[in-house]
Amino acid sequence: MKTPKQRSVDPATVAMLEAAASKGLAVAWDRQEAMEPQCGFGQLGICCRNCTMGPCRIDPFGEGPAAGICGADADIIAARNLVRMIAGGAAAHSDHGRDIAHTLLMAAEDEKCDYQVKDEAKLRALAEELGVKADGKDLRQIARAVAEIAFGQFGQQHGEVVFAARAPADQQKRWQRARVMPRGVDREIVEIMHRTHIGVDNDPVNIILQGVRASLGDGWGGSMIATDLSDVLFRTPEWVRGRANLGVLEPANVNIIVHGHEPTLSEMIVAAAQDKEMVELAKSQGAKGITLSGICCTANEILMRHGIPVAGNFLQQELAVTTGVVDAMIVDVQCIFPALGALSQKFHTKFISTSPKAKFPFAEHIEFEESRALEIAKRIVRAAIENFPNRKTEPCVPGHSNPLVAGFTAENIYAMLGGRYRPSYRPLNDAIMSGRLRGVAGVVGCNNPKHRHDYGHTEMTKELIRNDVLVAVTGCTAVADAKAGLMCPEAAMEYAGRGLQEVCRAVGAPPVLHLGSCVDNSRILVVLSNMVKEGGLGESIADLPVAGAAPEWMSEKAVSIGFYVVASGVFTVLGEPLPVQGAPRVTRFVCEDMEELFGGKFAFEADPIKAARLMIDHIDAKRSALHLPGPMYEVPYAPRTAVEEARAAE
Ligand code: SF4
Ligand code: MSK
Repeated sequence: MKTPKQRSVDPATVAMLEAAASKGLAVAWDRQEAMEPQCGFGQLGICCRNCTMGPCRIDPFGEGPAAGICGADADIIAARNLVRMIAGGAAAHSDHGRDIAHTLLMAAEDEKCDYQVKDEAKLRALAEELGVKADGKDLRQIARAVAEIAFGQFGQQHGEVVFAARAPADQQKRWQRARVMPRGVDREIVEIMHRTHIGVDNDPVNIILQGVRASLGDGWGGSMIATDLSDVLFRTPEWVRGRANLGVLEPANVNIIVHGHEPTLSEMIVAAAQDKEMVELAKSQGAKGITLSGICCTANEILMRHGIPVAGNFLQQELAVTTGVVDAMIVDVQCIFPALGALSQKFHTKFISTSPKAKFPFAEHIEFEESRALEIAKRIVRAAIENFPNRKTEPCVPGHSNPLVAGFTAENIYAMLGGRYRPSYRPLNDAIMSGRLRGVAGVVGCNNPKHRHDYGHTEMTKELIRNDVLVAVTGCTAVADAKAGLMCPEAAMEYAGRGLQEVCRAVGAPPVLHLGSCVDNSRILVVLSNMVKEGGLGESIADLPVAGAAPEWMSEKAVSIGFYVVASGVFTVLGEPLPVQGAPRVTRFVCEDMEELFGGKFAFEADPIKAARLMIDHIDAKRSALHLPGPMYEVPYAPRTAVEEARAAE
């Protein structure tokens, strides 16, 4: 059994793992270890249960069956399994986008709706982009027209998803040539399920290309709609200060955690928790006040727009309950452990589910309806407050949290680098062209108990910024880096190379930019498109000196993200391999052949330092192809320090 320090590099997590063990509580790491050895067929992607002639499995050593009962070989089986993962991930993101479009439509139709347009400028810009004529229309009519176009994207049967036009023309041509331009968001997901039914598509490459198409419908469709319409409804983020880690929980206060993804719920919980009547009620129950915090991407949504503290990332959800001070854990959809129900019962925590799409064992279900949003949010907050006197264990809150600056978007990067008087991407492109910045990397994704918690995210990020690569982060990577102190401006002085330091010092920015939640990876696509548009760095995203990574990913959403990022032209390193390694043709396609079609490809590397160096080498190769000078202040890859070696060996 691994020690807490082998399980995580985050001190709060280590402390809480020790506390959980002393209480005899099993958490995700324990369940993962109990699952060992995990199924090799599953890991290699070569088991199939798509029909009841099976389940079938292929012998990777060539001694047993080489095909399933229907004759599907390892490549067909692995390709089908892989694209079904994409379907799951794209569906999750896109259903989130659909819900936001629905909320915007409600806001447009009802002036008494608790949701209203908060970012008129973004709405007007979107309307113009979508060809909505504003003349003579009031704001509500414009919002309605935009919401209807967004809604239409999900069920569209022909044509192209509208935001694909944001991509550089060269990238769009690549999609058209490969016949993967997404027609409608839902259509591509349905087609995956059709093609992977027994006896339909049995060409592994053709199968994967449909996965690419659905993933592009996610990144440039469903997720992009989620991001843009959330900005319209709840305001486009601006730079904001915050704190991250379990130490934000305040034992003397009512502690409410929101966990999941969709900002429709969490925005209303923010409003309800700040309501004077609720604060007074909390005091009447003996608390000093109310502390609201978040876990997973809900945390990122309310951090980006309100500076609400972050309690933790994916693997910390059970540890938050284990502190004994969480009066309510309120959840909606995605990345929520069913284990939370039974665990909450061991404490006093109310585990409250809110979405008709996501019910959990031992949860109290208070269904959230957008038409009565604030009323229901107040009911939920009241339930949390009234639970405060029921605490039954001594508080056990680790004293760790770090300050951070978040709130970066494709829009405010114009002003960040160019200043108010010269808002443009020119300074960013110039910094890259001169070699002061070597390039840009996107590091994103989850935690996975197979990997040492937060180690992959933080070590990779440090290696990249040390080599003057500006890092953009979302999702649980963002939380990991924030907890490690990498997201405050001072971090540039401590961790960044000289070129990145100069850029950060000039604008007061951290070396690691928080761009939001998982759906906000769409912001990274827009940033990359804007860099191409600005000029001087090639004709397509594939030409840019950029790279991507997901060091600790685990979810189907991460597979969809990985595919749309690679198909958008970005070399991407995964810390956990895609489950295709029992299928040589599929492995070759995703790790080699995709590059010729799209300009991007995958690599698998579990060691975050080696992975970062693969990314830096790729960035340097792109610099040479653009005839750019080498890095202004090259840092030779240093051998690992004794401390780094010891950490890697643990
Ligand atoms: Fe086996 Fe083919 Fe059925 Fe899959 S689809 S379970 S490989 S018979
Ligand atoms: S929450 S998808 S664990 S990043 Fe978006 Fe974190 Fe991965 Fe969920």
